[in-house]
Amino acid sequence: KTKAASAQAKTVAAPRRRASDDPVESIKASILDHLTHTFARDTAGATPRDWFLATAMSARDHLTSRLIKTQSAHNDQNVRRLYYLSLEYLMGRLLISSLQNAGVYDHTRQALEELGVDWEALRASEDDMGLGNGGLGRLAACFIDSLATLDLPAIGYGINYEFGLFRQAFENGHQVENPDSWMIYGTPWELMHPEYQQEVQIYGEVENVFDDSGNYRPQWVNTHKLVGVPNDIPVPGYGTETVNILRLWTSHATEPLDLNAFNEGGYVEAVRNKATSETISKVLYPNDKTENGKELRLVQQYFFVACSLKDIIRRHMRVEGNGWHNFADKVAVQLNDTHPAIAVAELLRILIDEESLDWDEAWAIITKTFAYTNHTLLPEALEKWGVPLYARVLPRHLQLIYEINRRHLETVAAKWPGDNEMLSTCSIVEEGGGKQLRMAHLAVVGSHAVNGVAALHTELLKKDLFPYFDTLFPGKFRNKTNGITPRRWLLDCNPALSALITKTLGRPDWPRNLDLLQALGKEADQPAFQQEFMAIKRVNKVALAETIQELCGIEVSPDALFDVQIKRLHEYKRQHLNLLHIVALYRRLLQNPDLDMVPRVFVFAAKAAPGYDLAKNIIRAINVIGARINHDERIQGKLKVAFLPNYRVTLAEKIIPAADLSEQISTAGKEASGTGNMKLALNGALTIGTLDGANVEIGEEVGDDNIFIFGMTVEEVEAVRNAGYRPYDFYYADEELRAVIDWIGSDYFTPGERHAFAPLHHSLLDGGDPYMVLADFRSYSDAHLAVDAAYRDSPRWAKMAIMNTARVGKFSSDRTIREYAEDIWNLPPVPVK
Ligand code: AZC
Repeated sequence: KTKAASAQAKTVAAPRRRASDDPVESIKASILDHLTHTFARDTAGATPRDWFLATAMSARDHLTSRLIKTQSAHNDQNVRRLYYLSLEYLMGRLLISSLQNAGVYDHTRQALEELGVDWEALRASEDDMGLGNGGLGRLAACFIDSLATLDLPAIGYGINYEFGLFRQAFENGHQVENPDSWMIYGTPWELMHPEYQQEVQIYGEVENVFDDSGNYRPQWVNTHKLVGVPNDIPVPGYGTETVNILRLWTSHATEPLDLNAFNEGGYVEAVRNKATSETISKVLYPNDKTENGKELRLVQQYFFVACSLKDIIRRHMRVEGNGWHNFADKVAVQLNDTHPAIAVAELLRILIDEESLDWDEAWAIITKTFAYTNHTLLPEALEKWGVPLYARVLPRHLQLIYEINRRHLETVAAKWPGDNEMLSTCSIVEEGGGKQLRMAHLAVVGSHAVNGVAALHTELLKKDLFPYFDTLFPGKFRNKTNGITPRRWLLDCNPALSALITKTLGRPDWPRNLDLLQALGKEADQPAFQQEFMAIKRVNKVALAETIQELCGIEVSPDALFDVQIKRLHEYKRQHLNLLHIVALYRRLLQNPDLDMVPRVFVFAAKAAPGYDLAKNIIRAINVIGARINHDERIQGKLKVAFLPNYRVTLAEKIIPAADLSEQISTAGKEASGTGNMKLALNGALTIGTLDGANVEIGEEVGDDNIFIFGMTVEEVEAVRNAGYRPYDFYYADEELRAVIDWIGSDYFTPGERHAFAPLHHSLLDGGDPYMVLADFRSYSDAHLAVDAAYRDSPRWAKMAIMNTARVGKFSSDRTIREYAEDIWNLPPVPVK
């Protein structure tokens, strides 16, 4: 008989909570109290989800008092604050990180155990908060964790999407998408604050009217009104009292029901306006690099920016009265990519149209307030908006952007007199083929600092993307290499390794000071430590093997090398290069079944944008070819391919601690930074990668001996492209490569279904192989031979793995945020007592 069953016999309704000196007892009481009084359940009938909710509420109780304390400390001292504007926050589950950061994780685990509650079932019933696509959204989530941990006064602003990134399933190898109704039954973490709702306007037109003082001025009229209601998520720091907030806006109509329309036209008419308004925060757009031209996307951007700016101004004026003179002293706004770049024009509109500041005054405030982060060089990701669309949705902003541009081009003309080409290159408005607004140019012009996300990326940003802007605004461009929070990405997701680290270092504070891991380097040669380290890796691999069995029905051996590529599916990330190598290995094994190779399990997880056909074709190819390989007894289980469905934060937390090898194989110059590379290295996976993004800096930290670098450099890619890249040259020169490509192009893997992988096949050859997969294939294959040799030498591999964990302290997002705070935001910490 379980403890829960016996508890249930006694406990029908918990008494109201009593204070207890014993922390475990008081948490137990708190959980039971919420179970009974918040959710009206008794212990007998409670489902795992009820237990999750009660535990989450109990965790929240620890956070809310700290949240109130933090906010009043910030308000009382009227501190300078950072406002992070991001259309995406890829948070994942919040239970463990909330408990850890509240400092009650162990006690809560014990309390639940004593209550006889199944912890795994409990935590599995929390849906991921998947309000982001990939790296950009996950970075925002790591950043708000670090901001709170470093006691920095900060508020994150975004949209409370009712549907996050789609849920992915596979049917016959094809990706199918289902809606992610993560909050359909509510979420315990959000606190709704109707008292801080904001009304904003959109659409309409601009009229010129005489104002009270007889001046002729433009006025934005006949607008459509919207209401944004904030939902706050507490963001606790680790090992500190600070609890910041993430404020996510939900869109509402000003009038929920139009009774006149109801009387005349019926129900549908009566709620039409409500439905349209609520559509704005309905769903996250599922592309991670493109979202151009869609009206609803523009409306989303403006809606959350306008609500957030009003909220920021409200907070400032509450203390300062009419305090524009020191607004920029108290307010720093970071634009996460160009998605919130309309903020530049919106603040200008407020200052000029509503507050009657003159242009120069207004512009000075703006450029002191904003800073902008660029996350990619891919041209298709650079946001552009058609002028006609803008004229319809944001007519007044369009006028203001034109005026910003006119003044900006004066500066350009002064710098390069008579150079018309320079004017059109630098312009915010792109002419020809339908006028478009270049949001990146607006963001650069309107900000005092612009940063890239890894050293190489920032160099390319200055050189290729904004060459003239770097000359025009010397010193504006700087680098802030990305980081990851070591709380979620080591402490929470890899408890066994964390315990070993704490024991070895003799101190538990490394999650706040990741450079302490350096000291593990001293143990890297010690056989006993190597064994402990690798034993933990093996346990994590056994757990992942079970997940693979469960999700894919594939049996894999934990003794094989786990070779992992987990990230969005995109051509530039080159999952197809990985696939070509797998097929080459398969072919080698068929030619020589006794081939002496380390058995490998290739683990993939990736979502493709629903409209990205080639990416979906690559998913299908990996699934279908993988299935064939998995079932081929001739190769004696030496190769397995597992494509885990529905990649998300929670799945990453399972895969990363179990990885031996981390695939970071983008075409050089294309991956701005990468952050999965950091998470995997921190958990003792070795990187096989190109000299791209943050791989370069990871290599510098771990040393050449502890990483497998292959492929062309940025300069070589450029040289080959300039010389006229011809994939067929590589195809004909390399017999194995040719055979592999032909094989994929045949119907061998899809009997009866010809041309199944024609899109992939075409892109590699006649399509011109835009990401130079063929050019890097041989070097990649050779690097894998080096991996194989290293893995056979277990002590050597163990040492390399330990060195990775020991030497990647630089990639803590605490370091990144400290750099932003000092160099861009000028933001001092505010400890909360
Ligand atoms: C990503 C980059 O592709 C990735 O390299 C980087 O690590 C991450 O941002 C965080 O900086 N970019 C995006 O997800 N999206 C866009 C629009 O760039």
